[in-house]
Amino acid sequence: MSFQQSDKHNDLRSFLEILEREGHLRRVKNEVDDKQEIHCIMWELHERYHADAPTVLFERVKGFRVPVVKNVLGSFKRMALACRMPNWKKATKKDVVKHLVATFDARDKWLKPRIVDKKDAPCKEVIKIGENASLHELPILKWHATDGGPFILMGNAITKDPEWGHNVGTYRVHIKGPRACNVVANQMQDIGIFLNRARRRGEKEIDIAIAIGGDQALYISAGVKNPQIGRDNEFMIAGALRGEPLELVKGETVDVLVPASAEIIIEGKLSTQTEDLQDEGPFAEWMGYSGAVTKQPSIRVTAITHRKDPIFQSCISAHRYSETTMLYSIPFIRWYSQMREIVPGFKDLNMPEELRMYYAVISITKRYPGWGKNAIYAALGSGYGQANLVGVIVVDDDVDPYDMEQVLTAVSTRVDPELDIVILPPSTTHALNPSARAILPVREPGLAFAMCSRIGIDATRKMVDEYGRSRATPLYVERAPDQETLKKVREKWAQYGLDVDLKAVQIEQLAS
Ligand SMILES: Cc1cc2nc3c(=O)[nH]c(=O)nc-3n(C[C@H](O)[C@H](O)[C@H](O)COP(=O)(O)O)c2cc1C
Ligand SMILES: [Mn+2]
Repeated sequence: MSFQQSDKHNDLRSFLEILEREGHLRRVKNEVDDKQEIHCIMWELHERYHADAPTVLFERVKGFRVPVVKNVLGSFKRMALACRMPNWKKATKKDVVKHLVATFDARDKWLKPRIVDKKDAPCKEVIKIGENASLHELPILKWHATDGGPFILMGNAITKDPEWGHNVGTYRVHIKGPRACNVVANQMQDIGIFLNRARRRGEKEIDIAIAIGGDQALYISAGVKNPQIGRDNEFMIAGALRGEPLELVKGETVDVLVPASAEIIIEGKLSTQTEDLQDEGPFAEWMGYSGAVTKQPSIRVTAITHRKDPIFQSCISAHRYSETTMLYSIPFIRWYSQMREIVPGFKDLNMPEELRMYYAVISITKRYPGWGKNAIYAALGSGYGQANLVGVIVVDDDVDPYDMEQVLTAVSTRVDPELDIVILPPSTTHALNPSARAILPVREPGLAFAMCSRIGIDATRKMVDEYGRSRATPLYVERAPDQETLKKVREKWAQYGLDVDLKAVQIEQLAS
């Protein structure tokens, strides 16, 4: 199956057109207030429709001329559309992860971006330089009641390193004034590494551009850890997902290339100086807690360019089905590839949204005793796992790591805790981890760590003698019906007259 012509998109508005046609988009035409109304509407949609909440275009936001769109990518189907997957209407998280793993593997298909003229770049329809530019003209709001101020959330921050080329990352931006903001530039992230390299070269600031809207594939590649820092990789992977090069155009006041099809571009200078660090946060984080305030580098805005009638793309956070939580359950692709290489018998890996990305579930085809523990050590000792996880659950290949019910059944029926649980002493994790016992003192700007111990749960079926057992885990019979008979029963199903109309049953219950 190839990607349908009618599903082609190359910017936010063509993406929204497809969503509207396919019933994924709702418009709110009434004026909504600029405080908490948008958040509460989105919250209620997630409560009612969970991961199937629609994209919502708020056409009129009090005090602003620019409409706001939320939850564009907060569904695995819409992420699949952003990735141009032909089966996007039925795609699951597992399909999206597989597609991204394959895209990362096929480096020969990554495409160099193409530079276009300013006249062919819709993001340059309106250009406001210096004092003419104001962040206050954009509907950048305080999205959650507990936030420390207004934030840009769906902004792709583009920076450049003289040796390593462009990097694009989705990092949130805290608004401080009409031309003042700061960005989360942790030293573990590529932007933080670029910033520190510039500081060491003696540079006082680096050029930055924040792109809002535009080709949705760039949000996917900018939100996922790429195999290498910088090197235009996020642009190239977005090109690979698109199947054609991403179009870029020169900045007006900054020496970075920006996506031509974006709705809005904010250009500025990111300070490398310690005295320019400012409070960032708190913010309602993806895991459902309000995060700490940290010191982050500030940006002096030098220009804003946008379309004539821009749409402001944003998201909400903290709800278990919110867009940030859904998007954040994908970015482990690079780690997935690392685990695939080093875990014996590796079958699959998921970061379940329910566990808010502090636990991974790995399935293995276990052929030798002890492989469950090997997987635990590998997961907690490398890459994303050692940096972020609190725990890992290892299951056999008859358990789908994307199905938490199956995972929990394995945990409750295949674990003798004394033998099958590994506790590792505390090591550093990221500062936002709510379980962490201590936050380490910040010695350098952008560096914030916490201490937390780790748990590994070996929920694989155990062999006789494994860890001194005198018997193996008994045979699991849930999926044991005789396959031949089951097939026949399915064919004859209508004849049994066993289908129940659940709606009718409920109505009867109500009546009685
Ligand atoms: C909506 C959204 C918001 C995000 N906000 C942040 C953030 O504020 N700070 C951060 O370090 N990472 C944030 N991330 C995760 C980064 O985008 C992700 O780690 C990405 O790999 C960073 O790019 P880099 O690898 O080039 O540094 C966010 C991701 C999404 C999808
Ligand atoms: Mn990067």
